[in-house]
Amino acid sequence: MIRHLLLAAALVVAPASPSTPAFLAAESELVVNGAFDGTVAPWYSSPPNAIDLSSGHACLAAPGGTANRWDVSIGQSGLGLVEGTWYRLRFFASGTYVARAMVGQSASPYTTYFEENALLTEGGGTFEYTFRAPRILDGDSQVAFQVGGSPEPWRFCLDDVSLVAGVPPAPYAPDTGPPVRVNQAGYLPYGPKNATLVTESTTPATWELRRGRAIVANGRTKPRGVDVSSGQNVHSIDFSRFQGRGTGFTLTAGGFTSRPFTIDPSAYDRLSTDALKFYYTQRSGVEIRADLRPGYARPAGHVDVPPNQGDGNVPCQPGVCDYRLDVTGGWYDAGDHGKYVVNGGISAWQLMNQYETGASRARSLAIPESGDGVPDLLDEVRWELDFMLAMQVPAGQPLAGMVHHKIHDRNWTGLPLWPHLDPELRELHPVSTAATLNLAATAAQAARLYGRFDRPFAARSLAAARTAFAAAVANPDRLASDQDGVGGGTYSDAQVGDEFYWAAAELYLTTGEQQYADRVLASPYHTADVFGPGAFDWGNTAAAARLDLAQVPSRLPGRARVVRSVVQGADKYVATQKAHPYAVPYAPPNNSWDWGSNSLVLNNLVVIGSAYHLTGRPAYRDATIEGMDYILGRNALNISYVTGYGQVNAHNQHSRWYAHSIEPTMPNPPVGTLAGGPNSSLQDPYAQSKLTGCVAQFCYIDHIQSWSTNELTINWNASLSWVSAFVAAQNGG
Ligand code: 9MR
Repeated sequence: MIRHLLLAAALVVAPASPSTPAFLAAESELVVNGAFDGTVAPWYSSPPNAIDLSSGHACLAAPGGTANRWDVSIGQSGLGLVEGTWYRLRFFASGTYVARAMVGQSASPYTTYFEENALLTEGGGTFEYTFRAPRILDGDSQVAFQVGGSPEPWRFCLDDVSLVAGVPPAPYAPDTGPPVRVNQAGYLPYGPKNATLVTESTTPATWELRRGRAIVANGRTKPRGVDVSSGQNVHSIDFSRFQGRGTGFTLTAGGFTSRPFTIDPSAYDRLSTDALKFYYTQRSGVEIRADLRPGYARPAGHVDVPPNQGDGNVPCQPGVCDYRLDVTGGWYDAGDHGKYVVNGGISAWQLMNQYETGASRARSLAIPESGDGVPDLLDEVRWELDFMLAMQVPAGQPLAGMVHHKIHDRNWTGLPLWPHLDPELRELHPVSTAATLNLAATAAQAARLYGRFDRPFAARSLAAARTAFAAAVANPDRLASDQDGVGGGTYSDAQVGDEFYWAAAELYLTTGEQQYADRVLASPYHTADVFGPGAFDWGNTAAAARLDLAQVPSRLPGRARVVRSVVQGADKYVATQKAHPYAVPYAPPNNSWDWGSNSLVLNNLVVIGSAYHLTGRPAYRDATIEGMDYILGRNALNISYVTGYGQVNAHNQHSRWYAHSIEPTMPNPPVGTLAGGPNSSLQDPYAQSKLTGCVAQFCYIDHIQSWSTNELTINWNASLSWVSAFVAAQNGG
């Protein structure tokens, strides 16, 4: 057995603390026989993979071709963990693949408390991680090393495993680079150009804009005091006066130089295409072609080819229905393989709204349908609409016309996992009023947009929308359960009055019929202020209705008031943005930033951009443009939240198949992928381990395990797509 620490292959080392605080219990070892001294007990291994001690380490022959990391494992149960205690996990390991080192529940549902993926080397090395235990569930805990998932057979060896409780906390300090924060992806020559300086100083400083070495503009910073969303003392810098263009600009202030950026009228052209191209690689049910998406080719997912159980003939959960549906196609929701009608609905709506309100310019996306005479945006959205239509309960069945809330795996799968290799049974979950109204709203909207290109589809959509709306009226309180979260997310929503308003609005705008106008006018949402801290998301859709009622021509009585309400909503977000030294139009109560905050920031910009469409006032256009600065690097973490944009950008988003950081043969997310962004509630153990105590903007980490701050989803990219298309359409500002 090795007795010395080998050279570390990857180390996460806690800065040494000067002394262990008195309140901490003495450090104590939890693992028994961590050195495998002559015997394997009490370690287990997954049958039939026996542990072999003959080499001096604990080794096993990992077969090739298993689906999940946990299909092949070595572990030890019976550990007692305590919430809030800091632990240090250390081990030696070798091999030619990846080991998922995890601490978690030792029985079903196997909740994970901590995990890291160690990239192994043949010579081996020592790995060390420090983490804080989250809420510990019933039963005992285990430490396990899960090494399944390799296409090729390989040999995994383990030794000197130690899990020590009561170690000093490992403070996490993100590397935020220079304190001059800019939009790293680019400004428009005639648009607003602003930056933020983080400094202790409270008096104005000089700033200089340079291109290469040449100073091309200068001025004084404006002290702004302490920014609540970051806790930082900051100044703002306005260099809008400069209208030159080019690459390699930097901004210097307070003795520091920003990351480089461009000033270019076409700075958003590529982004607006990439943000939309995101959807092609989220497609389920079809092969992703290498010629259309280099680096992302993969076989069709969930098309009834083993080990997939397929989406072609999907049963309901036991007791829910006794028919089966073909629900192939659609987009995978996020980093999981689930398909959820409510989130599909808001995503499809927002992309269609982008098309309908003219925020988007016709662009080729290089998707299989390109060149078929239909705008590529509509072709892409159709991929989801066809799936949503297939989720509707067929005529003749109980609850006909209602729509199944979601379809996903019976059990949670792990990372990494290609869609076509997911072995879990797929199931339809109960119908919900919310999903039914999502179909009613988007199919009605589709009926008015696709008619020019495909009349039968438009007619079929409208019929489905009408049927769905009537079914929802007859079943107004079928709420998706907030407990139905095994194998997929819940997307539960206790309040569906806003979905009723939205569906009625879309049906009215498409048909002009009195029955739907009556529903719109009678809805309490019609007169309410629907522009809250975040204008809209998958569970709050009243603002979606309002935006369309304001912008799509109709004879709705009181339409001028509807338009005014959108402008007033925009005024509120502009005021929030103006007061914010990072120009963020989002200031939630208690500074508590929500899951997917980046999309909320962007959706508030959508309201401002819509006000520009409605009024033509340049202040709204400029505010929408300036809002992108935050997303693209002018923020407390100095990170662009869009993959591939900006010198430092999010690229380790939580995903089963863009899992490059833990599976080197897989790609990172495609360029143009938005990360969820700061989430004050830190709803995953990895974020809790690193970020506990964070102030709003700091509640984010670009790590694949942080699903509550760093996932990617179809609804979030819809927000990015809308705003970047808007900015791209502004002719250089
Ligand atoms: O985006 C969703 C967020 O608003 C919710 O607070 C969260 C918890 O219910 O779920 C998020 O949605 C996830 C979904 O449930 C499953 N696929 C990934 C989604 C993004 O994280």
